[in-house]
Amino acid sequence: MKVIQNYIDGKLVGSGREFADVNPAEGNIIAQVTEADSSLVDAAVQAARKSLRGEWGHLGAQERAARLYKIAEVIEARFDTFVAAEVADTGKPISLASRLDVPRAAANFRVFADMIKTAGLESFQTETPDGKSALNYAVRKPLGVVGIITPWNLPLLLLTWKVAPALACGNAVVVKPSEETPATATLLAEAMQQAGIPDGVYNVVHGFGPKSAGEFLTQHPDVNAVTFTGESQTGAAIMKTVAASVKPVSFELGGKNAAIVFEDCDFEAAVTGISEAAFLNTGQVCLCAERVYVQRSIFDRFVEALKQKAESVRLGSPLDPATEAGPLISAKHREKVLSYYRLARDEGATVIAGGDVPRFGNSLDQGFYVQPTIYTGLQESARCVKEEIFGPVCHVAPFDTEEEAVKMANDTKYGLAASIWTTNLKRGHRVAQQMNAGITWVNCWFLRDLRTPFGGAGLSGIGREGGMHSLNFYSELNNICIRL
Ligand code: NAD
Ligand code: 6OD
Repeated sequence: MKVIQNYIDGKLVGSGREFADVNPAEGNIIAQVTEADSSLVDAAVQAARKSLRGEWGHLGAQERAARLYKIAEVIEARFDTFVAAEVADTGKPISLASRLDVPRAAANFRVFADMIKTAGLESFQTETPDGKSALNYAVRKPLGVVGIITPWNLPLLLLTWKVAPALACGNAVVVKPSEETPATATLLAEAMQQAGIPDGVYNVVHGFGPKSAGEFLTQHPDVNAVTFTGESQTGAAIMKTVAASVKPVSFELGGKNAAIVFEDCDFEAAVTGISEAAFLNTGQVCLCAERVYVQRSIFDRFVEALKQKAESVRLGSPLDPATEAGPLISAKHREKVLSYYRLARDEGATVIAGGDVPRFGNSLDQGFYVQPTIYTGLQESARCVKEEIFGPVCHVAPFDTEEEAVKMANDTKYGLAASIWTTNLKRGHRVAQQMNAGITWVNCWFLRDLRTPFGGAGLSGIGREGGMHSLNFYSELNNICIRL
């Protein structure tokens, strides 16, 4: 059986405790993972700290950028290995991992390498009371050791989204990937070695959250900052832990995202777009639209067209290039999603599509599949309309006026993403600017430019990453004031 190990100070490190890595498509164990106890987490943090005093701590931005480009090249050279590892861990279709997850991992390194090479800082000529002046300018320094904790839905994409800017800024990192998807974080360690990243700069500790590697990392006194992507409740728990040592945090958390479809939309494009927004990655993208508001004049036609889309999503083996949707991540997560499918019925929903578990008549029946599901008819106050489900499911509700649609879309404690579907340019701008969401797409969804601010309001997060926002989070900016 394959063993996935921790990676500390340039070496693979085992431990006395292991847990199983399960393939969600067939429910079988594909590897054992070594769980880091508090002493291994401490060793990883100390290795990271030590690396900052060595070669890495003395490299300039140009040289760090050169190594980041090299990491991107190694990921591309080992593309199939990364895809296979991600597919085995997550059960996502090979087509999706090949077009989204692995290319984005390489792009994350390239974008932040580009940015750190050209990033400028502000300076001010300051008038002083004696009629003379002073010059203020800022310098960028690394924060030190950054703790990075990531979820299972886009494991490599979301890990590298944080590792790349942290390294670009000269930090050393200790990453704790999700216990559900440990493989690509350890694989990335090999890429780091091949790219000439010194030992100790990138460390991986495996394990769970509370009383395990996740908590040991966030409470470690020598970790200078924590960046986390995951559930809002977990963010709250981490915030309590880090409060004691007053560390900077960046949190990218859950969502209950709305899509608004106006009667003047490009109908086919909107149906295709909403189908993607609801069902991509089996609905396990924080940006997915679980609430769809459709103008009443096109409501019935839209629901019928979306039903056709949901019923034509090709579920199957992740390894089949024709498969469009794989399983959910785990038996536990499937039970959560199915509990919402039951709740929706109890809350009075009309089931338009899906609502159940598919049957394959082969080994995939041991996997954690659910059908893409559409509901209508729920009250806006229903739990299924309020709570993040994180599965391939959306509720579609009608609206009459733009004001009503905006009000319904914003009636949430989350504030991550929204999408608006209209051919009226003025309306697109007007409505987008009223959305309480970190990102609003007009006539598209999950179209990313990595230089833009990314993050959420309310329960969806704290801070922004992306472009200069990432560079500023992962840096300590020191201002220098010189009397002239
Ligand atoms: P999760 O919060 O359960 O786990 C995320 C990570 O946190 C895992 O590595 C886990 O081991 C660790 N963890 C759990 N408890 C911890 C603790 N007390 N201390 C330290 N670490 C702890 O999230 P998940 O189920 O893996 O991912 C799904 C969630 O992530 C959804 O809510 C989704 O919306 C959210 N998400 C948000 C974004 C975003 O960019 N906003 C992106 C992807 C996923
Ligand atoms: O595209 C990104 O940069 C990003 N952080 C996506 C998050 C997706 C959530 O599942």
